[in-house]
Amino acid sequence: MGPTGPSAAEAREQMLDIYPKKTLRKRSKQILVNETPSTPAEIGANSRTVPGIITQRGCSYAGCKGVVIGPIYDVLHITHGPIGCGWYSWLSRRNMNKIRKEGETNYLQYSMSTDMQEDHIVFGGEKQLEQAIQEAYDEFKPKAISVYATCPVGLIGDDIHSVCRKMKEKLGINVFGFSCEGYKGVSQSAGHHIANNGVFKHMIGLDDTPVDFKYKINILGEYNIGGDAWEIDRIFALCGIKIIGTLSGGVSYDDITNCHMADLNVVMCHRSINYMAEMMETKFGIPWFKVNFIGIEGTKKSLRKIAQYFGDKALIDKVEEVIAKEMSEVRPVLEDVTTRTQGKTAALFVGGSRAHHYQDLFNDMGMQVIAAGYEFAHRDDYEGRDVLPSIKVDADSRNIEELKIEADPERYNASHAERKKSLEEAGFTFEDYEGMMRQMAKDTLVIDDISHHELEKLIELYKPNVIGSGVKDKYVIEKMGVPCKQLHSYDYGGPYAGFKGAINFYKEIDRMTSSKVWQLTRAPWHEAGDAPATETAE
Ligand code: CFN
Repeated sequence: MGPTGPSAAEAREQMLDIYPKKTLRKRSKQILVNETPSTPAEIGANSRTVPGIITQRGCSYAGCKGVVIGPIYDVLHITHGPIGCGWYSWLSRRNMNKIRKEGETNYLQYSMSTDMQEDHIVFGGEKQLEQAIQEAYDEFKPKAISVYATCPVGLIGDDIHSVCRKMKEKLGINVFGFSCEGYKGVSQSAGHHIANNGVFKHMIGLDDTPVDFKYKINILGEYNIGGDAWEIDRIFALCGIKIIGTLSGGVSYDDITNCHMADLNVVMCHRSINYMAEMMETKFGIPWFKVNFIGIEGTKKSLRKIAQYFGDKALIDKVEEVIAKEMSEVRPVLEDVTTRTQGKTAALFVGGSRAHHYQDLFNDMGMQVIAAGYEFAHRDDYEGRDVLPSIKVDADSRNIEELKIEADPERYNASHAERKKSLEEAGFTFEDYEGMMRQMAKDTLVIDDISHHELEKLIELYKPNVIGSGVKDKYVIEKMGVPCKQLHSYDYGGPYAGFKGAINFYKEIDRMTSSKVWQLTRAPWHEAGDAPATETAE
C-alpha cells in the first residue's frame, strides 16, 4: 500500500515531455515537486491557459453569477446573453437553498435569461434587457434584480448598468448589474472579484437594524454545496453563536444587507471572497480571519479560534462541550474506515480552495495526497498569505474599476478595531493562512491548472485510489479505472463540512476505494487481451 511508481521529479518530466518549447517553459513553472514544504517554491499560478490545452477552468461569468451571487435565493437573477450561459449555471453546482422565513421567496428554481439572438447582436440588446427586467418584475415583484453580462454583451457594448439604473428608478426596487463577461481575466477568479465589488456596492450596509445577539458573525466564502452551510449552522447554533449572513449560501437579500452588523467575519474560501473581508474591515471595522470547516481538525481549530476571539469563558467551555459530544460520534466511524483506507492514495484537482481543504479529510483517514493543484488559485493560496503580505489587489483585477473603499465614520465600529489590536498584542494571530504547499509532504506533486494530458499521465504512472476533481474530467478519470469524487457538486452526496459532514465523507471514500468494481474497468492503454486493470482496492 502507499504510492508506487516513479519519483515525483520523474513523473514531472514525463508530463512535460510532449510540450513544444514555449508551452514547456510555461507549464514547467506550474508543475512543481514540493521539495521544501516549509519554504515553498514560487509557483506560476493565475496565468492564462495555453490555447489548445484542455483545462478544467471556468469563466468569469461562472465565478460571478455561478459562484458568488447566484446562491442568494430571493434576488431574481437574469443572465443577459445567449441561453446556454443561463442554462449551464442553473443549479448544476448544487448550492442548496430553501426558504427560511415566512413571506420569503426562492427564485433559484428558475433560470432567467434574455435569450439573446442574432438580431440583438446586430442592433443591440439593451431594449431586450429592459423588457426582461420589466417582465420579471411584473411576474414576481422581487426585492432585487441582478443582471449578469455574458461574452457577446461585452463585445457589442450593451450598457447594462444604465439599463439597471433606469429600471431601479422606474420600479423602485434594487436593480444592479455585473460586467462579468466570460472572457475577462484568466478564469473564474476575475468573476469573484467583480462579484465582491458589486455585492459590496449594491447590497452590503443597506440595513442598519441592530442584531440583538451576544456573539454574531458572518461566514464568508461558504456556498452551501450539498448542504455544507446547514451543517455549519447546526454547529454554531449548538455553541450559541449567531450567523447573520453566509456569503453566499442559503442566504437571503435581507441577510446580506444587514450583515455588516456582525462583530466578526470568518473566511472559509479565501480565494473567492478575501476582497469582501478586506472591504468590510476597512469600511465598518469588522475584523476577519481564515477558518476551515472541512475535516475534523480544521473544524475544531476554527471553533476554538472563534471562541478565543470573543474570549468569554462560558463560550470557550460550550465550544469544548460541543466538540467532545460531536467527536464521540465521529471517532468510531473514523476508526472503522481507517482499517481499510490507511495508506491509500489520493490526488486532488479542484478550484481555488478545496484542493487544499480536502487534504485534511484524507489525512484523517490515513490516506496520502500524492498530487494536488488548484484550477485558478493565486500564489498566496499555494505558498501562504504571509509569503505575499502586500497582496491586496490581484493581477486579474486589472480590468476592474477598483472601488475606492474608505472607513465610514458614522458606522465604523472602533471598538472592534481596538479589540483586534489588543488581541494581536496578546498573541492572537489573525493572518495564519498557510497555503497548500506547506501542508503537503515533501516530494509530492503540485500542479496548477492541470491539463487533461497531465492528468492522464498521472493516472497512468500512479493510479491513485481516488481522485477528487470535477466538472469536465470525472468520467475520463473513471473510464481509466479510478473512482472520482466530484468535489464541486459532491455528485449527489454531502454535506462534507463540519462533524456530520466528515462522517459522510469518510463513509463515501471508504465505499469508493474499497469497491471491487474499479478492478473490472479496462484502461485505454491496456491492449486488447490484457488482464483487467490493476487492482486499486487492496
Ligand atoms: S464552491 Fe467554491 S470553494 S468558491 Fe470556488 S474556490 Fe468553484 S464552484 Mo467548483 S467547487 Fe471550487 Fe472553491 Fe471557493 Fe466551488 S474549490 S471550483 S469558484 N469553488
